Amino acid sequence: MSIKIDRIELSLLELPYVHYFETSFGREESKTFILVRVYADGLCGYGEVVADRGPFYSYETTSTAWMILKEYFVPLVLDSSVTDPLDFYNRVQKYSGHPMAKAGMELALWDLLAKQKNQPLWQLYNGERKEIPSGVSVGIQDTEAELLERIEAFMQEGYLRIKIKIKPGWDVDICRAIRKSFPDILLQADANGAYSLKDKDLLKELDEFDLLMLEQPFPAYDLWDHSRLQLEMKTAICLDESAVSAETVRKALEMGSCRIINIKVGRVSGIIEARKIHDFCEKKTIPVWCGGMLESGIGRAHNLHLASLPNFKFPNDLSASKRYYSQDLIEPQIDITKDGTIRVPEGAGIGVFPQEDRIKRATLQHEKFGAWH
Ligand code: OSB
Ligand code: MG
Repeated sequence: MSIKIDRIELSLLELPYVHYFETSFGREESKTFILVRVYADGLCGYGEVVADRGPFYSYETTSTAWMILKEYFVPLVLDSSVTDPLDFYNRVQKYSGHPMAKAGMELALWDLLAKQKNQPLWQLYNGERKEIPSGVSVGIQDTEAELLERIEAFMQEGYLRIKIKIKPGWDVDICRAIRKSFPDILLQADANGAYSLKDKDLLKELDEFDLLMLEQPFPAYDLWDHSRLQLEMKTAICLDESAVSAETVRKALEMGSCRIINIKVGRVSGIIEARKIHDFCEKKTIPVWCGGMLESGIGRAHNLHLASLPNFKFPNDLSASKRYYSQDLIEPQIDITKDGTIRVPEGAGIGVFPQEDRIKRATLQHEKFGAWH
């Protein structure tokens, strides 16, 4: 199947969160991200670049991603008639880094390809699950009481597991307080790299709380120290920021740096690399689950299709639209079922409908490339 893409549009969007989101690297009141639209045959493919305003979760930002897309990936797709996502993946290997920019373009190409084939993305990916177990990621709050209240409310809404964000000073005591109120819930903690091996004894205290996993205690580059910690901890370590490619995941598993992998399409440069990680982990009987970057419904729909693959074995950071935004960019809004799952959309491509009027209202900046008349 060949696609001739004649037009591309990049838009920088800002959407306010319904509630601030705070991690070990800071608090945000809104999400800024780049929407990539690729056009061919009267169809439009949508991709989301998950890079944030500032270089905290990763070095990429909305500005670096915009620049890299405009200078390199947009011309690549328009001028050298890149035909499909695999072709794009192969051709962008020569560019170092900038995985979120790569992923945003690759996702748009996948959506377009699936729309041309009139199939939902999960079918192109050989997905199997029709419903995706839904968890919720709860940021650091001003007080412990507020955190407990939020957890209570999310459990009422039916989420299957709670993930909390931890940082030095907001960790062991917080987990103890949660366990006192909620002894049996599925609970995990995410440090976003806020600790070092010097904190080993403190981190080992987390073992008493029966956490499903401890996500990314150390910085991204530090596979080795994760392996030292995992040797001494009962709790499974899950890598997020460190797990940047299938090759890196292989090394992490050989070293014993973790027992679980979080897959985020933006962090790993796209769906093709994400599926390589998924397949490799499946072979090694290492479970994976789908992380999130507080995406709009467009990015979250993409994630739902990916999470339909069989080795996604834990509840995912894929929550209802209203957990993030008062009005999502898509229709229908994403919601959770009474079983705490989200149904994978059945329509062609991402299978949800981006609302152009809402996109326009949220747009801070946009630029068109190719044959617009
Ligand atoms: O580490 O998983 C993370 C959001 C922004 C940056 C990093 C992370 C997160 C989340 C959000 O935990 C999960 C979601 O999208 O629901
Ligand atoms: Mg994480």
